[in-house]
Amino acid sequence: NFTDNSFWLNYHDLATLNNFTETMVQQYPDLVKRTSLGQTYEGREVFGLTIHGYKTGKYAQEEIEEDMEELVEEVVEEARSWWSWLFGSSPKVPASFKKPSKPKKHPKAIVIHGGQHAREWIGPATVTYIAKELILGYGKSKKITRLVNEFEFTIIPVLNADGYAYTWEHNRMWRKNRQPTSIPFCAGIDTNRNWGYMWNNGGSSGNPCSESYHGPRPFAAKEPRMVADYILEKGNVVSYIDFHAYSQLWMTPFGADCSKIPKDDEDILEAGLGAARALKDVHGTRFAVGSVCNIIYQASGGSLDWTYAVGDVKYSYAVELRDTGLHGFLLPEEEILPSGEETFAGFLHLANFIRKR
Ligand code: ING
Ligand code: ZN
Repeated sequence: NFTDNSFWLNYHDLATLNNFTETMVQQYPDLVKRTSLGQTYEGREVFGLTIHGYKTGKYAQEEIEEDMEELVEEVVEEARSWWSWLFGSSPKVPASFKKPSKPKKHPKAIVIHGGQHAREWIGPATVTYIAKELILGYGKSKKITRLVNEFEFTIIPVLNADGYAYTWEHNRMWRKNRQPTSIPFCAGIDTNRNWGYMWNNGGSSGNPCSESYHGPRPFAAKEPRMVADYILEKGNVVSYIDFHAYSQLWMTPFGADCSKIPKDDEDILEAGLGAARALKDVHGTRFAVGSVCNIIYQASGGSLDWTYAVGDVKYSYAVELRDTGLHGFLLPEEEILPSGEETFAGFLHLANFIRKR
């Protein structure tokens, strides 16, 4: 039972987060599915929740009627113009004429995840909150219902499952994944330097002992590969957000090159600025908006560069959650719920922005 928000008063280990996704599927089988994107080096499953409804729940009838009205108008308009061309006067159309709407077979998809970096615990905590809000808001909030009917959301709480487990069991400040490198006592690739677009183009390291080791080749790490494959296979992903901590930034492509500007920059920035504003309206938390390279530092092989340039995901972002450095990665548990609430508001704004485009 996740209705009372008590789940977001603490951080949770991987088993508990996996239990959360499993429970959501059991409780809302028509709305929620759980998929495994693949296995990590150490053999852990990486789970994603997909959330999508089609015109079920409280607002279903209203939406079906709106759809029908649109459709009927189109058909009637067509018929009208033919009639007047044939007979030179306007026809009478029976008011009862209606055509049922068909389910959309391929809803546009939105993919988000936390936990690419192991120690950034607020990421998984925040994205599970977002999943919960979408699921419990369905059929209760008109805005959420619309979005869940329109989009298929995929929410992956913990991408770097091995690293996350390692932060719980061995070293709280671990960042990378846990696969071996060429140096026996230095494990782990920085998965967010290992994506296959402009890999090893600066802002990453070739030293396996470095925190930002880019790996021996692009996609040498399984975690970025499985998300990339998931996005390519779907082929209809319109937005991607990679949640990190910390610094309070809503970041756009690119990380690899500060002078490279996405061709959709205006739209991406407009949506990002709107998200940051909606986020701030909840608890007053300020997020700055700008490209990774310009607003934080140059970093190549990052996720959003690949999703934008290769994955064809127009609204690709990386978000640095709370705080600005007071607690850093050790963000107090009292901040989980506020982070979830404000980030959800930003996320809703973004999804709505895309819906209206
Ligand atoms: N920050 C991100 C990092 O990987 C980032 C910033 C995001 C770089 C997206 C490149 C692409 O360094 C943290 N805190 O991990
Ligand atoms: Zn990170």
